[in-house]
Amino acid sequence: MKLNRIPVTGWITRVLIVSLLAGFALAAQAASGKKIVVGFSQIGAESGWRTANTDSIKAEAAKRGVELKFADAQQKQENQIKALRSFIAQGVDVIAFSPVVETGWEPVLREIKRAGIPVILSDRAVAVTDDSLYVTFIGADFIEEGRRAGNWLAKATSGKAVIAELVGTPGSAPAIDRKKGFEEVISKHPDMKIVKSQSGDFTRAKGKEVMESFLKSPDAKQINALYAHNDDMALGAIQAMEEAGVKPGKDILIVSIDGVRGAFEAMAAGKLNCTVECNPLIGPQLFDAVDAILAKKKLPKRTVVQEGVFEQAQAAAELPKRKY
Ligand code: GYE
Repeated sequence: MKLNRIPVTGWITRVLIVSLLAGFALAAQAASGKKIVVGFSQIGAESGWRTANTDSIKAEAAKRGVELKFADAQQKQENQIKALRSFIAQGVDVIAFSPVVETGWEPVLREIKRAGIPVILSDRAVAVTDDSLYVTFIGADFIEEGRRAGNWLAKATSGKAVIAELVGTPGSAPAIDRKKGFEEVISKHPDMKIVKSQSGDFTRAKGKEVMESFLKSPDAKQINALYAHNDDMALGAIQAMEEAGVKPGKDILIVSIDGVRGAFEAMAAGKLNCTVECNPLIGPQLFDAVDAILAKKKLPKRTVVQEGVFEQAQAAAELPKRKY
């Protein structure tokens, strides 16, 4: 019988195609099992809030098996820009960062866009004219936090206060917005005025140093309220007041923002009067956004974190429940 060569070649071709397809399937499976790589540029470790934020992000990445390339910028924008460029070079899947200041990001964001890497803004916003430079911004409403601090103080002082203000990092979204929200409220009260205002860079040491200089000024005696843009600066200022023989929480009423454990302890001790919560535990929302982006789902441009306001009377009961 004559051998039919065509069907034999046909079989070989079929076997080849089938094994090729299997190969592709395996490759695809390997690809889907591949670790997601996220580059995260953190501002630094300037406050209790920041440490809690870093812990939340690292813990969530570990929990989900995401490979996190974490870079600490030590509060310098140039270090953040370097980190972002290195994430491009490493070809990470998603870049997330918490921008130390609002401006100066467009060039590097354009480089990231050209490389086709999606960007998530975590905690702080940027000022850009082209909002296609990032996918989504997850963070608190800092203007509202400033309003809450202002409203609390207006109520506590019946609209009469001579205020010293400890401002956050100059040019940062929380410093700009917390000032704006607070001033919006006190502008409605003719007997509330800010007589001193200086940056304490969101740190305890700087907060203490600036408060010391406020207390040394000739008009220091009239100050009866302190508004600190974060708890750490308020805690530093409390130390400065105690060293100067001024009773924090009594001679000078103090309202600050964040709601870190140290603030609750100071409230329980009667030294701080109010803290407006700013939630740093962004990790779960951040990695939900990473997953959504990689699954090509549409995300809102802005996700606001939910927060409360706490006074001295609530401090003791609230303390054991605090997660940061
Ligand atoms: O309030 C402060 C930190 O960006 C909301 O940064 C954050 C702020 C926070 O250093 O403590």
